[in-house]
Amino acid sequence: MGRFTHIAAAAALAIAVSCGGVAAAQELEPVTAGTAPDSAISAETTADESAVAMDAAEEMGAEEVNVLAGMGTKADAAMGQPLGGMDIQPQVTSLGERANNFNTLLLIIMTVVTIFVFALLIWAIIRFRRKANPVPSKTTHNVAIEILWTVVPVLILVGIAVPSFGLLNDQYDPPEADVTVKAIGHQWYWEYEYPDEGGFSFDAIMLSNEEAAAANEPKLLATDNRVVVPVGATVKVLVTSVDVLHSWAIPAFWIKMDAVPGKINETWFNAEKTGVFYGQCSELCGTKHGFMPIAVEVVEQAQYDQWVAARQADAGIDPADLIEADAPAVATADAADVAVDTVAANAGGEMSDLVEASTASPDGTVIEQSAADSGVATTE
Ligand SMILES: [Cu+2]
Repeated sequence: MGRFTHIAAAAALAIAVSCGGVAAAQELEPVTAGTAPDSAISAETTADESAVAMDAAEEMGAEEVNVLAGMGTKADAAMGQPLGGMDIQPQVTSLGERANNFNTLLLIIMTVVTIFVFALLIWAIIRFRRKANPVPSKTTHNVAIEILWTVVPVLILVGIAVPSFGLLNDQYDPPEADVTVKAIGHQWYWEYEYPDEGGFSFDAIMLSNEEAAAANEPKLLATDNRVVVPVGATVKVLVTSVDVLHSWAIPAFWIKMDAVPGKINETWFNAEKTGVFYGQCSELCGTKHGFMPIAVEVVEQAQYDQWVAARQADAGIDPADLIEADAPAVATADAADVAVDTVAANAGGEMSDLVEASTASPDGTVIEQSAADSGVATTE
């Protein structure tokens, strides 16, 4: 009896340690901002933008909606932002839902194992104290228990690994994208580009506390321009940076992707609900790391189309030109050159000069890839 319990206690400890390590790796934590924001950085909207936005708002007949900034969806305190408790935010993507459930399952497994180990430990301490055992056991081996303490942890880990790998696989194997958004990290704000919609781009600067309060939006999370995407669409997010490491994270979508200078990382989401969903830069990137939030507005397709039209008009992009540019390239050297030029023109901005090299394969497929890391390529 004595040797069994010694060995069982050791086995339980081994299980607890291995399960704890795996579970800890699955956590997804939002970043919290530290100090008060600098209101000076919020006054970036240009006079031009405001003028066009007012025109658009008048056309819509809506009350002061700045179409360029977003479609005026109201922030919902119960969704898409921190709830103030210890719970993970409600998930609005099916992958997020799965990941959240998996997280809960791991917590249950960890709790059971931990309680089991502590109970064994306390029992062993009392049962095998020196006073009660003047002649100690000299046990060194027990084949049955050694097999057991090997097989049981393996079974637990396999049981965790199977759903874990399935989830990872689905996260990294996106369906074909309906919308592509490029998120570019700057110290300390995000810039966005819509390469498939003519390549218009804009900066998203955090609202000051006063502006956020006036707009009835959460402080430290609201931005002057929102990333607008259609509901139920697969949105591909290309994430990169022009200066230091940043990270583009939206807790409600269960996504977090590092923004690495000279490299384009890819993530995706398919939001099943309309609303405004907030996130923050999640890689310590400098003094205003806590003040470069992300606001994603998920709207109906018709509203998205309207927003894109306003953005294109503002950027002087004629949608008719885009249809021509989107026509499949013919397999000639000339056509490939045209495709390269189109991509280069669409990419715009200093980013293309810094990190992007575009090439076209002989069949006319345009391949965008970062010059610094030829291992990661995005094929369109
Ligand atoms: Cu950052």
